[in-house]
Amino acid sequence: MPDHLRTPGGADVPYGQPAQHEAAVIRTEAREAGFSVWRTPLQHQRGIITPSGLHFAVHHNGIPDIDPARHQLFLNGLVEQPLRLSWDRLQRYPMVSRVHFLECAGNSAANALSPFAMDLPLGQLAGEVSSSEWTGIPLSLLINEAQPKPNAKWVIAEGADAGSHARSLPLQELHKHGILALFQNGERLRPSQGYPMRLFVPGWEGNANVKWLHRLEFSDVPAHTKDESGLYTQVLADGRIQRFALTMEVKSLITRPSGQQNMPTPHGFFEIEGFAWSGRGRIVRVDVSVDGGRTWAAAHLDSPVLDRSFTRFSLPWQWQGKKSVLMSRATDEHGHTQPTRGVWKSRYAAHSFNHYNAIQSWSVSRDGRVENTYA
Ligand SMILES: Nc1nc2c(c(=O)[nH]1)N[C@H]1C(S)=C(S)[C@@H](COP(=O)(O)O)O[C@H]1N2
Ligand SMILES: [Mo]
Repeated sequence: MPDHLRTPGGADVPYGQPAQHEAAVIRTEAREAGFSVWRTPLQHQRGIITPSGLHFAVHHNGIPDIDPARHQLFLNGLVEQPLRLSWDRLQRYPMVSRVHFLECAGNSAANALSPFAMDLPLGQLAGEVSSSEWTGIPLSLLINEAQPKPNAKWVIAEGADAGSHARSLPLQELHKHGILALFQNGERLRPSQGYPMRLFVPGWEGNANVKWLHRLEFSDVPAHTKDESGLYTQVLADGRIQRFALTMEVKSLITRPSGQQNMPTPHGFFEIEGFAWSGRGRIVRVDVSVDGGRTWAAAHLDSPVLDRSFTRFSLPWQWQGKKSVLMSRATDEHGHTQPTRGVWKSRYAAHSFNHYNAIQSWSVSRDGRVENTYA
């Protein structure tokens, strides 16, 4: 009999923490272009909700220390009724809860840019995507109350961090889908996710989901802020620039087995698992290949299959120790499906990396090591 069956256990703590044996399940930080990017260890995530402490994060100017009692949200510019909203006042509005993914436009940039497949764990390769239950106020309520003037077509959403992160967003779409998110997975937003409030628009690239939101300025024209030029536009193959392409495309990742993992011994049954999502709607199909794309089988989709959310897929596999290349290809309800890396590369300029949604391939060597590969 182990000791813990004989003697009473230890004390609990006021705010629960993961088991001490799970200390390796952590986000990894990288400094990209001078700001910090924290990636979700997707290879360890086994359900559709990312634990809040493991949510990926991109901070261009650090995390501001905001006192929620003093924070205010302004709606101004081309409106009949400018609004100034405190936390207390916001609590009086009806709220909705929605489970949605959030993905950085630059997720999987290494695979988009590197001429050879970098040997990295999944989280470090493509962990700028996470999924949460977001609770907050439908933006339509606040927009209606502010009464935009007829010539208001854009909303410039501004954060209260040091760089005043700001994005110009089309008013009509914001009115239809936007949420002022105040809660994440049942508790107040984490500081890393924009405490005390953020803009959340399901399916839109991470950058548009302005954290520490403090102002929505209504305008007839976009502001062309620093955050929507340069880093967050896509350069097409012919050199033209795709601006305000906000929706994240259909994508999937096999999480088990994935980069730098080893297949269990002895050979035999293994359940391939992963996540699929689309910024346009529900996932209807995920095809999985174990032979580098020569043949495909339809994976099982685990419920719930939600709109613009992680959907879990799985496929049973008998691995007999042969060299294999695993791939997953998701299709959404609008018939959008994932391109091969070659097709994706042909659409964009060589240095373009945003909105990368090509099929991810993992090679499995005879000795069972799993590695990122371009197939
Ligand atoms: N105010 C503010 N909002 C911001 C950012 C920021 O640096 N400041 N980063 C953006 C980027 S690039 C992304 S990908 C998402 C990431 O959201 P998360 O950190 O909650 O995952 O927030 C966006 N909103
Ligand atoms: Mo981002």
